[in-house]
Amino acid sequence: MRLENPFKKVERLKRVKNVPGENPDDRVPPGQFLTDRFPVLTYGSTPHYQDLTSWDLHVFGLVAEEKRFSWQDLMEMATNEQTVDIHCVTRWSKLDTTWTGIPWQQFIEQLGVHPDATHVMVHCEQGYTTNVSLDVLDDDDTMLAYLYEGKPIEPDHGYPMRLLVPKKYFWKSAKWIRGFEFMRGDTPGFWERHGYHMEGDPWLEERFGW
Ligand SMILES: Nc1nc2c(c(=O)[nH]1)N[C@H]1C(S)=C(S)[C@@H](COP(=O)(O)O)O[C@H]1N2
Ligand SMILES: [Mo]
Repeated sequence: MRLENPFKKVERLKRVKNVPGENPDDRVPPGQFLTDRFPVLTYGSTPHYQDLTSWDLHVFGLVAEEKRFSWQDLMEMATNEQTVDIHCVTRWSKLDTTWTGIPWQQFIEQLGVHPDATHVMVHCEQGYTTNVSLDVLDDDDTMLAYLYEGKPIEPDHGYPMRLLVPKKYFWKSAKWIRGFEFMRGDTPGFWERHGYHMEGDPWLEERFGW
């Protein structure tokens, strides 16, 4: 299967949230330290894909119509690029990471999300899940990312596609996404069942749920 060159469609909407200012310390949430590295945090092993012909993204639950988007379908959608800071609950933060992908707000426009839906369960390859509210996702920095620093995301970091929710701890930015389940009410995902916070706001240090 031939994939279109994604660079073509990139709208140059590059910008930096948490505006740098003079002092990078102001961009680092409490209890975090800065790293220039990009650590890999995965529960389990990294999935590897030979090609994406049988890959799809399943949208189900409280939507007008259950749908499976092929890789090609997604490559035809609008994209943007953004530069954001990321914060892992294990205390590393990394500034100015640049991602390209499909803006969440544009992605869900076509889904006919039922008005009763309040949360999404994100489903990944190998069973990882995480819960995020629609209010949190409904922001211009949330995206279905497939390029990191202009290149396909490395397998360890989520190839072919990951969710990016930069304003929450990074466990909510699910790697190797395969489905979005629209739900009425909140229910814990993988780490949330194992003690992580349901919300995970790094500025409020919402690390653990107890
Ligand atoms: N599918 C999946 N997504 C995942 C994880 C995982 O184990 N599986 N780990 C999460 C956690 S705890 C973190 S901190 C980030 C790490 O992303 P990175 O490995 O690209 O740094 O991915 C999140 N997304
Ligand atoms: Mo994490």
